[in-house]
Amino acid sequence: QGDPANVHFYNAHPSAGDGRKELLEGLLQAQKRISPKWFYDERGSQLFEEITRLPEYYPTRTEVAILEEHRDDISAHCGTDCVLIEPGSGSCEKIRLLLEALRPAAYVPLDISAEFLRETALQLGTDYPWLPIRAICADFNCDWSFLKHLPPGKRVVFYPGSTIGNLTPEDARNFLQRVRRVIGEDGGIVVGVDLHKSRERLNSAYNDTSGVTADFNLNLLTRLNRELDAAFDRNNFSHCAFYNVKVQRIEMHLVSKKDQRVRCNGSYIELSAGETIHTENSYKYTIEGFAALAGLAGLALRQSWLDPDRLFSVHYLSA
Ligand code: AVJ
Repeated sequence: QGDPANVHFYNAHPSAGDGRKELLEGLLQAQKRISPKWFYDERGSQLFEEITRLPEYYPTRTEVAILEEHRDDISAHCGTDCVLIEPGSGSCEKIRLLLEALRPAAYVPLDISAEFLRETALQLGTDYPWLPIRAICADFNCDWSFLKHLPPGKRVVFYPGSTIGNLTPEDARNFLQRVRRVIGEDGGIVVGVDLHKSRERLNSAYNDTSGVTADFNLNLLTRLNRELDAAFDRNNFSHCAFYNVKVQRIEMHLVSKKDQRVRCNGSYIELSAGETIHTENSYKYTIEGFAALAGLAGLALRQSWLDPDRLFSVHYLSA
């Protein structure tokens, strides 16, 4: 049968941008770095799904339990008939936890990967025939033309997974300021935030004993080889993840095991033994710290939901 009638697609023509330029710029810094968005090629996305099932990696299962436990209260804050916008919707899995309780007027998944967006939106539209879906291929962090496709109604942004932790506090504030402008005076945002906790617990969550996180991190080198016609050998690098208590963030790095020159984009990248490529930050917040950050963006915490061990938090914020 054809596409379900309740699903419509729009392409806001996100500036795919020149990945090469961005990747090379990062590798030419004094502290070499790569944006964590590059983790998620096909293999990287599979490895991340595996990470979410690891015993040491508590965030995903903890957030799912919070969303399931408090779905009615969360829905009450969002209000009936809201227009639910999810930037970086990915697999659209978590929204399924809320849909029956929330019964939104429309669901607006945003993703920069058109094919992934199409696949997940069609599946969701088939499973929820009553739900109008406006799937928009857009990059929320810069492209706003999607606004003209939004149906009327109270706007609520859904941003789970502590993905906000990948942003520096400054970028997180800028993101929340953009959200504030999109949702207006009467709208809201439901956001997942991983909480500051013991260094041991956090180090364990990013250094699992089965080595899946190490594979996830090292897989970036395979992606670099493809994107930059490079010859990074993963045997010459090791995974490193540690909680930087001073700035309350997990840092992930790839450590060069030796002095090496790597062919890359028609030239060479040099790394000395022990030098690292910084591949991810995952910031951890206290409730007060996150409230203060949101306050700078003109948003107030209206309600917070935590698990019994206070590992993770979900918040509803509004202007
Ligand atoms: C998907 C960005 C929330 O920061 O915990 C998991 C990604 N990195 N293990 C996180 C990740 C290493 C995850 N986020």
